[in-house]
Parts: sequence; C-alpha cells; structure tokens
Amino acid sequence: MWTTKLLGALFLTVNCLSGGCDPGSLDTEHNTSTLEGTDDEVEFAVSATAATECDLKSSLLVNGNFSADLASWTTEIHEPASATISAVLDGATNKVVRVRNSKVQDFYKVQFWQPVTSIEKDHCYRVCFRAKASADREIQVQLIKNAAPWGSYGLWWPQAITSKWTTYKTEFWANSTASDGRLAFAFGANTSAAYIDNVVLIDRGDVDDCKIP
Ligand SMILES: [Ca+2]
Repeated sequence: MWTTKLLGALFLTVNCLSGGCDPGSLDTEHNTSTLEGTDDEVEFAVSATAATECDLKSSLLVNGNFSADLASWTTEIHEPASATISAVLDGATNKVVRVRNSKVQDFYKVQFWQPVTSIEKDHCYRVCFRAKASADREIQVQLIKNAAPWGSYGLWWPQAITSKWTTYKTEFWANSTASDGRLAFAFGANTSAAYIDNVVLIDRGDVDDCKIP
C-alpha cells in the first residue's frame, strides 16, 4: 500500500509540473474497476493516487464527479439556444458532462456552473478538473460574482484542452470575501464538443505556497 502511494505521488509530481497532468495519474474513476461507480471507489482511488492534490472529498463543490448527473449544477444556454449540456456515460459507469455547441458566440453564452458560498479574501484556492474535446479547443473557467456585474473573484482561466482526457489544475488568490460566488465552465466560443469530469475547488487557506501560474 505505501509503495503504491509513494509511486503514485512521484508519478503525479513528474507529470503535473507543466500544469497538465497525465490522465492516468489522476484518473479517480478508471483505476479501480472493481469498485467503479460507487462512493467507495472515489475514496479508494484518491487515497491511492492524488490524496493531497485534487481530492473530491476536500472540495467545496457538490457532485463534482457528476455521479448524480447535473444535480447541484446549473446549465445556462442563451437565446437562441445553440447547445446541449448533458450528463453522459464515459465508459461503462462513469458519468461526465458533455457540452455540444453549434455556434461560435460569446464564451459565456454556453456554460454550466455551481454556486460557491464561502469565499475568503486572500485565501489560496485550487481548482482541478478532467477534460477532453472532440478536437483541440479552449474553454474558460471562472470564479465570479453570481449576479451582475459578474465581477471576478480571482479566477479567469482559459485552458486549452485536447482529445485526450487530461487533468488540469491551477491555484489563485481570492480577491474578495463573498457568499455569492459562481464557479463556471464556459464553452460558447468554440464548437468542438467538450467533456468535463471531477471538478474540485479546494480552499487552501492563507498559505505561503499558493501556486499561481
Ligand atoms: Ca464522473
């Protein structure tokens, strides 16, 4: 067990230095076929691989692995409707979000999001997610005020994604204390289908080593 943990940690470190992690090292839903699709599976997989990096159990978000489809998430497609946002199966049992968008438009006009109700100014936050797309494209990830004027609470993260499942990770300082945040993934600026899984938001607190890109 300890050997597995140490090798997993080393593998993770090596593969995440550039900001993009090897999907195998952080894939919490495919390394554990015997327990796949259960709560136990996520717990076991995280302890064996990425315990301190992108732990779903430490996340401020609910249903970040979409095991309950889109529960706790809000989808937003502006008129005229040009997109679908759905929970779909990836493999036999793993649920992910699929976004299909037929029109290049403002990025925010196709998005899904979850409220974030406890943001502390000058705390370091870590965001992780897995993603792939039907072709190379960019998506936008934001932590913003969940009402007009939609100001940033510290995260504006355009991320290029590819056709290979990859885990992405970044950290940022919250610029406000707020209870009305929104963590949003936006897709309107590109028409390649995108898939998202394992969304994690961790409050690291007032630390000295916030890994700002
Ligand atoms: Ca999932």
